[in-house]
Amino acid sequence: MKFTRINKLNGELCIPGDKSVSHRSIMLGSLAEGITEVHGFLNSADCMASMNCFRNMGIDISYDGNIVTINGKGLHGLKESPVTLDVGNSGTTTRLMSGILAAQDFTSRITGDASICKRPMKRIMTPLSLMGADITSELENDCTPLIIKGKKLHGISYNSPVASAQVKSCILLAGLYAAGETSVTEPYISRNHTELMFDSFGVPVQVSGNTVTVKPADKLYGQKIVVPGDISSAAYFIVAGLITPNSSITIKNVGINPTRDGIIEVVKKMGGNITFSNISSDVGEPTADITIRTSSLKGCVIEGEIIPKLIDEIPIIAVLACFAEGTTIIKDAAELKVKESNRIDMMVDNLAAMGADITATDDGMIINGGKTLHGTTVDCKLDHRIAMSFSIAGLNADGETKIIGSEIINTSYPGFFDDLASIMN
Ligand code: SPQ
Repeated sequence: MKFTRINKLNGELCIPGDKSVSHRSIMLGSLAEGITEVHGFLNSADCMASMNCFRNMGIDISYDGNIVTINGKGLHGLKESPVTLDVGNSGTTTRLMSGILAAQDFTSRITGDASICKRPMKRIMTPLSLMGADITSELENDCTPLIIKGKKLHGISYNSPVASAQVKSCILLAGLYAAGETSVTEPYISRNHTELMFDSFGVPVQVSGNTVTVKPADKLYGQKIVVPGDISSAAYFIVAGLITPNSSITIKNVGINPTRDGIIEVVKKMGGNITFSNISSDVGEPTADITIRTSSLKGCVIEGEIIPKLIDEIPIIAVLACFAEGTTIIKDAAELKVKESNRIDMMVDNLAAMGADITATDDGMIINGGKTLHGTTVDCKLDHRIAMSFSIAGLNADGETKIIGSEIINTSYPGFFDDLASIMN
């Protein structure tokens, strides 16, 4: 894909469903008894990987392109997959599903693409092993392929060294099957979609400060789930609207769960013109329509407990910071190094190649905004967020920006380029 400078973005768009919520709907729907209907499911490669894994374990799941219908078989209804479970590019599928598989009465093998095979799995192997699980890395490098031999588990109280919803959710899912109570304490609160969805499926969850506790479940009840639009996908348009001259964009039905809304706080802190309408929490998670207009921005410091609330938005926030006056400092975000790519290096190296004044640090980056960007070639290395971030940068840079491997956007937002084109006229 190639991008050149534009001088206006205008219009309205509806962002596809939230990726995190979509994955969880497949998993809990499969473990529930009876029918779960999912409205607004994200039809992306990552979420389809979750769907196909559970189909391979004997769950009847139909999808008409609009509604996903899951015929749940209960907590003990999964069957051994006749094939290796292929998670593609999806860390969420790998880590959450491992928590479930650890407690089954069969053996599973999980693998995925070149990016997933480099991502650290020790973070789930350690707590699952403490619960009695038998989980090994086939190549003994703490990455996928993983071999999980189902075992009887027992509850633990786990102090997670990282604020990670995937680690937390993996342990809580295993906790559904474990003898006794299971609790996870995080350094900062990460996204809470698993806890919210447990609650709607009838599993009591206790939250106290940064600690979440579950007891073994008897039964999950099939549900109707309404998936909100994904704020992580909306983030590209939020930033595009702020930095592109003469722009006004309304993004409809965006999920604004307080454990995910860090980008909104940052945009406000930077002086961005962002307004909300149609705020709703009628069904499922809270949503709003968000309107963004071209703004004069100033740099800010982003650190501490806000980081898990915007971890996936940091690549596009780095682009935003290049268009702000003054310095933006991003700290406490070392987790970026173990995403689909090393997102600190990818953002710093490629934005520097575009002429930005940006420096990598051990746990983030420092950006002195206000330099004019010029086009370059970016190899996005199987990272959808890098592809989308540099598309927006390219629309606000001199010359041509070429993105190699841009089809990786299919993992989270297959319609991204079409949606972008729809507001360029
Ligand atoms: O699923 P995957 O590949 O890990 O996707 C990413 C993303 O950018 O879309 C991370 F690279 O999102 C994670 C997110 O970073 C999705 C997620 C979840 O659904 O629980 C939690 C976050 O990861 P973590 O490691 O902080 O728990």
